[in-house]
Amino acid sequence: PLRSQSPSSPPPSDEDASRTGREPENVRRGFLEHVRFSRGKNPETATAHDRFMALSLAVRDRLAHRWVKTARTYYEQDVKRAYYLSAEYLLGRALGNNLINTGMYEAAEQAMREVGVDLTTLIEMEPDAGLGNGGLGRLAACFLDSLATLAYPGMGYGIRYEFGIFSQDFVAGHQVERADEWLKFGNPWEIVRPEKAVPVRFFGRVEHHRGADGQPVARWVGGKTVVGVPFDTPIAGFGNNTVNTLRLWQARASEEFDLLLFNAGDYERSVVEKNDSEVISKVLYPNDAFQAGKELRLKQEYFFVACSIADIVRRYLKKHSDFRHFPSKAAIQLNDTHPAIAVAELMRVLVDDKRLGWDEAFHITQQTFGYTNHTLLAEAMEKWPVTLFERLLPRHLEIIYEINHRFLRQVQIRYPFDQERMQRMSLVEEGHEKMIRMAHLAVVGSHSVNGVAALHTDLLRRDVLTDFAGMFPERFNNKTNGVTPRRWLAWCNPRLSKLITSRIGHGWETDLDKLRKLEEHAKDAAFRKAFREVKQQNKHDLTRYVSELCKVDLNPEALFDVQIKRLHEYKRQLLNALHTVVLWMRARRDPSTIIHPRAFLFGAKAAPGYQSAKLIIRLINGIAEVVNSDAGTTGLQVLFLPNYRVSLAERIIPAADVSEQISTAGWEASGTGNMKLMLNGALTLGTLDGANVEIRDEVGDENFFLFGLTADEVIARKRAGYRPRDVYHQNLELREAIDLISSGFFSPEDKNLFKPLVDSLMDEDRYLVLADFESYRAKQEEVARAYLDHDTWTHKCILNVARAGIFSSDRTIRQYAEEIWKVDPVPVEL
Ligand code: 4GP
Repeated sequence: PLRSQSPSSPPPSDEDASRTGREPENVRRGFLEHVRFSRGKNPETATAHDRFMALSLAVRDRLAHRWVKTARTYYEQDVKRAYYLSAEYLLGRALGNNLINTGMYEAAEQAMREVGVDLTTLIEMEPDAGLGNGGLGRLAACFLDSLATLAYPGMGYGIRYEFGIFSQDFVAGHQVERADEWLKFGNPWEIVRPEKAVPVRFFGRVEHHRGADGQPVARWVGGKTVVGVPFDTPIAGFGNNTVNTLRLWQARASEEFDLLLFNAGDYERSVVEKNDSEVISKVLYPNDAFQAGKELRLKQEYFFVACSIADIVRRYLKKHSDFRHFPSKAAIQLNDTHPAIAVAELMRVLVDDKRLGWDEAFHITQQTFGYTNHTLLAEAMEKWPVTLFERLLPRHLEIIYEINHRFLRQVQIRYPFDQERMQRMSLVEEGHEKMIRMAHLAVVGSHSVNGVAALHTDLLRRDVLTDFAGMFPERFNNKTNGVTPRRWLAWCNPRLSKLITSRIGHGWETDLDKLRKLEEHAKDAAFRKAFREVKQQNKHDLTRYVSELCKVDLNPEALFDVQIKRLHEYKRQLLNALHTVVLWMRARRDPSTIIHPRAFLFGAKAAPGYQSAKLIIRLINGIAEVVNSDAGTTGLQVLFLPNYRVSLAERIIPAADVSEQISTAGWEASGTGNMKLMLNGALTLGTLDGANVEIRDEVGDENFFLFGLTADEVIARKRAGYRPRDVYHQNLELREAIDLISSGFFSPEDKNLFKPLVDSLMDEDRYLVLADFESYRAKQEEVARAYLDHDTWTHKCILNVARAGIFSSDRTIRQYAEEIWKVDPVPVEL
């Protein structure tokens, strides 16, 4: 069994256990009823999937009462709500997490045992909800968990993609993508609400005339209408009665098919039209921190924004009629610029539909929105051609022009005769193709702009949005990311959770600063031994899993060195890979250079169109093939685990010894995997980038392996005329490794396969892989030596766990709530 330890549950609250599922008998009854009535099976004929569905439905039933009560509480108390607009939610599996958060885990385990079913097997049946690419989408999922756990009236809005992030296979070492059919067998968690469907217009034209009051009125007419149908998923807080909602919109054709066309005998065309509409929520764009600029993507963005704004306004109007108080009832957070069109959409609703004056409407809009930036990468900055806007969203283009006109006038008054500044700050980029800059729209339309780690926010102020930070300094603030300790410790690492609880009791699950108490226990040799044993058992679990999955037998005694994240050149998986080649060449000459067995584990998806990222995957698989063939003599292993996703991260993280956070300084906005690994007792090997800076501040330099150039040094080095080829010539080992790759040694089927990779490394090396190589290699040597002293190593690991409290997403969400949204917790009473 993969989960030999039960995760710990929160202390029972005073509610009626029999109704909420803390009694095994109650869970068993619910389960058997669903087997019979929802699945239409006998317990004997039910498949594992039937059982998964039945148990999940039984759990959902036991959330339903609290879900309804939560909604009613918010409504009756007419509280201010926080709305999170995000194109991505990387939720992973729900069953285990819901059992933990509701305190039902033990009861469910016993109930299943009584009917002869292994709970773990059921949990493994669930496909990941992979409606996101990487950090941005997973952060949204952690935030939903924290909002509910802290009893904040929060709600997530997004898109119900029929296909989430692709599933990844390796064929001859190359990444191959397959469609993610996560809904194929049904989703037990969602409830469709067709009665709350929203029509959304695209295309058409704008009519301008004068209203009865003599004021100009704009009307967006014609075009084509798509319907957004909401699907609600319950988000249960941990150990409380709050069950918030994630509302995801599915696109449906407004008429089943166009009757005119159908009657005219053009059946085919009528169905094509239907597909045209429904394709909007078909698939997640698989790019992380990169804008592909496809028309369908802009349709997706506007589609879910229009539905969500309509839903929020509808809710407001149930109790209010005066829009001046809208910002005291609704805070809307834009998760990056993907939903930034919401600024223009709310203006359209207020000005065109509700007939407010422009200034009043704009004030309301600004007070309502906050914008979070998640990346400094230029290629991720969303810009849309004016021509596309004009066709797809003609009224929004007019509104954006008007916002821009008034904004530039402000700039002009503030900085007279500074034409260049006006051009830099304009929402419209002039050039051979005029473009709308979505980040500028988000900044101008919001009262708050935040980065996701201290360094990132500094760089936003200094570089990317420097003109805006100069003009609106009060708008800029930092909100360092966090991760939910429920999924990323209580759930994924039951052994460590139990050990922690045995020493400091419960309470850390919702107050992660309590982990500080472990510092005392770190001095206790018995605790260090127990901690070490937990890590060892987790490594054995992963080893067993990997041997089935990849047919590779990892040495569980080896140091597990882990790099898990999207494949991106700036994240520098290539630096790690080059180093493994150097180590292996050394070991071939002299096996005693490997002072302790070492396994380098990778997990990453590359965007399907990102050629160099895919080549890096192929290279690492090539290196793995070679290195693993003589692991017996060298003690080195390299493995790229296929299909990295939330549920795989849950297995890898508890087993990691070293956490590779080696991005080029200044490029990683924050990172959150770094926090998850630290929380599970891995030591970070990292650059001073993103939240690594704050992690090191917390754990102390002696408990962190720092290497590489700083963000400022990176810039200086490039300014001074960086020549990677010089580094290559100066470093013999590095040269040998690169030459080996160039020679085709790792790609026998095509000797030139890695030429583009090597060329770009030698000619440009945009991410300073070679510049940082020696510093990285030396630090890796230090890591290897440090690991030999198991006891000191373990002491450092415990201090990492003890000092991870600040990286709870509860802390982050409390800061958003108090400093940006001004929303208060609203406890739910049953
Ligand atoms: C990511 C950043 O790359 C990562 O550093 C950060 O931790 C995460 O957002 C959450 O803030 N950005 C994206 C993206 O995923 O698509 O821009």
